[in-house]
Amino acid sequence: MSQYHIKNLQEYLQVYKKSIDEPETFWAEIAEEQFIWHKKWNKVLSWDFTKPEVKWFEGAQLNITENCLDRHLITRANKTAIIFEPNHPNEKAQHITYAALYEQVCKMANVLKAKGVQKGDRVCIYLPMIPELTVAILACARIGAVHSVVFAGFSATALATRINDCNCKMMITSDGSFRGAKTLNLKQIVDDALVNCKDLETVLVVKRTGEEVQMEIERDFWLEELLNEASPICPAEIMAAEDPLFILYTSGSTGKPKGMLHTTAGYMVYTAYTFKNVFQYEENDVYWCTADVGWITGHSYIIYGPLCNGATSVMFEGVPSFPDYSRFWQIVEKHNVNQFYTAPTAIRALAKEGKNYVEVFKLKSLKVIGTVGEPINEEAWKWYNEYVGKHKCPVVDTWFQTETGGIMITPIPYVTPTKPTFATLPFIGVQLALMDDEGKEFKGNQVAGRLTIKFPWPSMARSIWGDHERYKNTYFSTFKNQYFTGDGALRDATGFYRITGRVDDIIIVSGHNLGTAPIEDAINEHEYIAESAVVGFPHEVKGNALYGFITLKETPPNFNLEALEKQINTLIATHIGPIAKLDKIQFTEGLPKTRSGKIMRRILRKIAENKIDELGDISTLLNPDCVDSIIENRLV
Ligand code: 6R9
Repeated sequence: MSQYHIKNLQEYLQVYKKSIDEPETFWAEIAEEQFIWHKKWNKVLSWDFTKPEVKWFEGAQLNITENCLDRHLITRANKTAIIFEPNHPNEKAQHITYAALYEQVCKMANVLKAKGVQKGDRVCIYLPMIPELTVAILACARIGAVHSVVFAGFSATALATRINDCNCKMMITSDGSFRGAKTLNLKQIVDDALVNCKDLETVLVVKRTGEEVQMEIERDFWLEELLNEASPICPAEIMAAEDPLFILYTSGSTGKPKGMLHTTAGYMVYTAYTFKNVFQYEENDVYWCTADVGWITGHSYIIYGPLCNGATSVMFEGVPSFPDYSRFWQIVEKHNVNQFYTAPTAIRALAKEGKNYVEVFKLKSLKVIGTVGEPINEEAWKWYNEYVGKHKCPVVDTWFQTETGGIMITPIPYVTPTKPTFATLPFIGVQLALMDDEGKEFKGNQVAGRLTIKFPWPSMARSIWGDHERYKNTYFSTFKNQYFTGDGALRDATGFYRITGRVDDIIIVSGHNLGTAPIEDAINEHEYIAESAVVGFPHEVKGNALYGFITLKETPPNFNLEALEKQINTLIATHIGPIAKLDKIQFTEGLPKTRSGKIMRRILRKIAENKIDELGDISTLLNPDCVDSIIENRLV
């Protein structure tokens, strides 16, 4: 018997040991007992990190939607799968049962097929947090199409890059989206993007805001009309274990975004297993993850993980500040949420507004509260524990990445201990290491280094779409035979891990990963700008905010500082999205460079953090003189 649900510390230790000593037996047991397959595997795992190539459950055949939907129809047909909580509290929440979700998915799958989508085709999904987003994802998986969800806060340029990178054939979007008091016209953004996407054939449009949109004949269709005519029966396409399930883009420290490619069987097994244990989900619990489905957390822990477990998962369309800062807590009480999962940036933003918004709520239903996306500072952790958890809910600080697919380091609530700011222990099957810069592993405790993973786990990304070489270089070349996370971490005296942050040129702003290179590229498009360097600095709500050091080619005519700053942020918003706007802009005569001409971001980072006594040796710079004036004019 597999130990699918770990209930105490002894079990954790025993199961962890088994997962390391006999990984194949361990995962095969979980896979065999907890999922339905058309055909079992011939081999549980084959791997070679030098290629890199990783295959789990090779030879198996399945469809993930049968595991998320069909099998529940016997015992859970009338159980709520999704509770949809709309942006506006006056709009009624929807309770979508497993039976209803199944029917909607089959209908949408038939629409996709009727529009020519076939197994292996890529479908771009650019939707707000509405039920159709879940339905669209599962409809793709039903017919073996590869979904590529793009967060609906990205700009038209960013969207076009992602559509073209994986040659999407179809787009599923909506007329608009409600975000607090604002409405965004998503269809217009799609139209702007599609000017540069010649291969995309069809656009399906969900009606949500009711605003006027342009419909291009023979390309654009209202989804509702097609669904009304679609059959509710759609047999699932039989997929191989390693067939692609989805692509999800994440920022790279250089160049274009990386389309992380996830495959079917391993992803399913790992996300389901982690969901069950990290949230200690019990039948009839109501679980709510506030992330957007446009990020990996939403893919794995709003959709696939919960649905594989037959769970009830809340999907919230709005924002924590609308109509006021108590919205989250109102929703927790309204739907009796048992597990609540959010980001440190949201916690800090709510804490800043004061305890009055949360104190009045008893939040009695809560059993587990989680965070994800960035390091959580001690103050935020304690506030969360006190005002939301009321000191009775374990705080699970979960560390993972788009690349890892599922949670990798986390406490297991009521099983392993928690500790403020620590993600604590590796999850079952996860073999971590901390490395020094020379590639030597730090053994023992009370050490800090670069975080790597030494052994494959089922939900790891298998490649970067269209660029396997980049996958190898980014993740498998820094340390021999190991996956390099890009994060730094420390291990305390008891062996608990604390993630200290990125060690590359990726900055996490409000939980969103942003590469510095694409932001700088956007800035450098300005005709009067010669060069720029973007670094992060600590920000009390966003975790990090962006500081741009910029040199001009010449002073623009009728120079106006404010106008120029605005132009820079507009360029960033149109190329990437508003989330990447700079909080601080400093114009400088020059940027510190190495003799080979590389901008020394390390120095700029210290200046942005106002740690000017930690600059280190600057004498080897090509132009040490520029540093003094940058320091003098720094924005603090
Ligand atoms: C799930 C997700 C991945 C990066 C990751 C790390 C940071 C995520 C964290 C955390 C400290 C945590 N990160 N969870 N840092 N503590 N609990 O966010 O995926 O968007 O790909 O970001 O986020 O730096 O490398 P993704």
